Formats: sequence, C-alpha cells, structure tokens
Amino acid sequence: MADSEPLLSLDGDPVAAEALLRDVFGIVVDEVIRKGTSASEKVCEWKEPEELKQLLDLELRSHGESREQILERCRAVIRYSVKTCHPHFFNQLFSGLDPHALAGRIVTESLNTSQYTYEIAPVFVLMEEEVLKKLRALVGWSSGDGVFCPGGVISLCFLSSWARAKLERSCSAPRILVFTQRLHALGRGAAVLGAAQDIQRVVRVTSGSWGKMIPEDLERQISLAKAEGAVPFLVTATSGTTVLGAFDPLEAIADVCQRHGLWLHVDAAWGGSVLLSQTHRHLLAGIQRADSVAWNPHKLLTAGLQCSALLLRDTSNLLKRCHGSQASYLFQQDKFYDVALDTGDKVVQCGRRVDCLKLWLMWKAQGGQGLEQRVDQAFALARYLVEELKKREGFELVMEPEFVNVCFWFVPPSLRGKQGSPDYAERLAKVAPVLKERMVKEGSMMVGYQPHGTRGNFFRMVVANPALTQADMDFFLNELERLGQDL
Ligand code: ABU
Repeated sequence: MADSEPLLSLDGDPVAAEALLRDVFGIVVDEVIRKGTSASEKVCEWKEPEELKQLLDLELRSHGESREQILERCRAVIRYSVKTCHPHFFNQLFSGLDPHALAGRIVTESLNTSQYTYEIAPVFVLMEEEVLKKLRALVGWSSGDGVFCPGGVISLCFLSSWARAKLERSCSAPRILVFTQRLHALGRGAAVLGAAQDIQRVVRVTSGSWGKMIPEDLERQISLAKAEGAVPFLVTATSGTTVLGAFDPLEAIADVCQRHGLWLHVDAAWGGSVLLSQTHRHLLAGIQRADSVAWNPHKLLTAGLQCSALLLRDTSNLLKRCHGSQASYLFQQDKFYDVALDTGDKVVQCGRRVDCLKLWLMWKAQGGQGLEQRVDQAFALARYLVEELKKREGFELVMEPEFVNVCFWFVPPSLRGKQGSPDYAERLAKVAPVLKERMVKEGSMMVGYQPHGTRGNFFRMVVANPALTQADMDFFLNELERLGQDL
C-alpha cells in the first residue's frame, strides 16, 4: 500500500501491521527514549489549549487516514506531550525511565490480557503473587494477601468493604471513624466509603511542623470519639508524605492502634521503596505492625505507571470475601484448575490491568541490590542538592529533608534581606508561580510548587529519576537563578 493511500484497515494484513508497528517503535525510540531523555532537548513544548487542539486536529471523522498521516499523528502526540523521563522533569513523584520496566510495559500492552483469571493470564497470576510476596517480605510479613490496584487512594477504598463488614457485625453506632492527617488523599477514598454508608467521617490528626502525625493527638482524638459513642475503625499513617516527604512514627502509632484495636493502614505509596535500602529503611521502623500497606513502585523505583500494590497482613481471604461477586461467567467454581488462582474477585472492578510484569522484569535485571543502590543514590543526590542550595544566596530551605523531597523557597533579588517586612510572605508566595510559568513556556525544566499549611508557595523538588547526576542538580539551581534574576 502506498504511503499516501488511506489506511482503512490492517485487518488481515499482518505484513502491513508489522511494518506500521516497526515504524511506530522507531519513532518511540527516537523521540521518547533518545530525545526525551536528553538534557539538551526540551522537557515540554507548551501550547495554549486552543492552539494545541488545532495542532492535534482532534476531531474523529468517518474516513480513515494514510499510514504516513498516522505516523505523523504519533509524532505530534509525542512532540506536545511532557517528557516525564527527561532529566529536568522534577514535577511529580514519578520520573525517569527504566528500560527493563518499559520492556515489561510493552510486552504487557501487546499481550492485552486481564489479570482476573488464571485461564487468560496464567503467567501474570503466578507472577503477581510472587511479586506481592516479595513486597510483603520487605514489609516484614511472611504471609498475607495483596493485589495491584490503580493507586494508593483506591487501596483505601478497598478497605472500605472491610469497614462495612465490621460495622454490620459490630453495632448500629452512629459513625465509623477514620483517623488521618492526610485529608486530601483520604477524602476521595472517604467519598466512596460515604457513598456506601453515610456514617463515615474522617478525623484529622494533628501533624507537627515536620508533617508527621503526632501519636498523642491520635490517642486524644480516638478517646474523644469513643466518648461521643462513635466507632473508630481505621488509622492511616504515611511513610513519605507527598509534599514534605515525612515519615510518620509508625511504632508509636501502632501502639495506639493496638491499645484501641484499630486497623492500621500505612500509605507508603511514596516511601515504601525505601524498604529496599539497608541504610534508610529505619524510616519505616514498625511498618510490619501495620494491617495493610500501600506501596507504589512506579514512583521511586521507576517501574512505570501504574504499579501500585495494596498489601495485607490478613490471611483470611479478606479481599475476596469483601469484594467477590462470584460472576458465574468468569469465576466458574467447577473449572478444571484450582479456582483460587482466579484473583479477579479481590477487587471491585472487573477487568484489571497487568501491573506486575514491569516490576518483575526490572527486578530480574537490577536485582534487589541494584534497586537498593538506586534508592541510596536518590538520597545521596538529594543531600548534594541541599548542600549546594545552602551555599547559594536566594535559596531558603523549608526544612531539612529526611527523604528525597527537597522543599525550599527561591528568594529573588528584590526580596533578599526583606524578611522582616510585613508583606514578605505574601510577595514570596507569588514567586514560584511566576518561575513555573517561565520554565514551562521555555521548556527548560518542570518542578512543582504548592502552599502547605501556613506556609506560602514553595518549590518541591523530587530527586527520583535514577539517571540524575550532580550536573542535573547544578543545572536546576542555575536555572532557577536565571529564571528569577529579574524578580
Ligand atoms: N499520588 C499523588 C502524587 C502527586 C505527585 O506526583 O506529586
């Protein structure tokens, strides 16, 4: 077929299908992997939404397009997408590219199966169990349950079924309470909980200036709630908070939970990967006392989105008991193999993506030691950045980081030495949004900013990409200075 002819269908034409896919892979390798990870290329190509719509020509029409047009569409999608694997993309808790994990993602996508039954996903059912077993072992459990699910908040929703079951069994109390310091994350989960039973309430537990939950406040809030006749149910602690990268004191929180018979969930979506490091795993001391843990290897381990595990200490098949719909068209009980291998009833949705291969393949390639090194290197580089930042005028740390989130204000020349002036905080808070706009429009780098508690906007630099070097840290500081020199 000539390139200019419409590509109405490749059905029944394996030769043309293969040629197209080879071309697409070529484009991906050139544009996403080679250029997208090159410090000399842009991180993003900013366009206003209306212009971008025109450039992409989004409308879906009745006629098909030629192979060349389709390839050009692939190029355009890549051109205007943010290059999250770029060494100057510091915007999220995920970044960077692990080629083995990407290989796993490509194989997964190509095989296009669902994780719900052994009959259609035999390899992945067995692999998922092995990967979850490994993650549980790092938490400190020799047995348990778990499942890969779409993110840490969804993990919390899964626990809602247990809350409901517990309530039905225990009493007709007016409220089941969840104790957390992370209202934002839990709020969405609680919305699902609340939809199921409008007696759900989330209690905010105070955190100190380091962003860590204060166990004494947790104890106080639980006692208060009990005195009001409510039924405390769940405490969620965090290992690696989103902004400050703080680790809650898990031993002390577990003591409180034990005293009151509460379920302890640890949101280690961000910080869970620190368990791989002999040097730094003390930050999660006590995690083995949790009842459940959420851990996202797509963040610090660079497994690729999404790779988010919910791990349970429970061995009573809680997930299946709470979520199982026993759909007779999928989970026939008279199958010719062990039906316990059909794991689809562990989750609330039906079809489920395969999320284990990218992590498994990366682990096979790197080994636990390689992954440990990756975690240690991120800590070391974050420390380098902190020390360099302290040497420069115009950078003010929010706090000494204990993880790889480096939070700081950039104080532009016009505000230096004005710390005492009444509008200092207000003016300082306006700096980060201006610099963000400038860096995105130039495409030179991306880093996040936010207000936090009583603190005005500050930058949150995330040092997670395993390809980062000290030169990238120097570039980051230089670039902020360059972008903000006239402010
Ligand atoms: N799960 C929230 C992570 C947001 C971020 O990447 O900063």
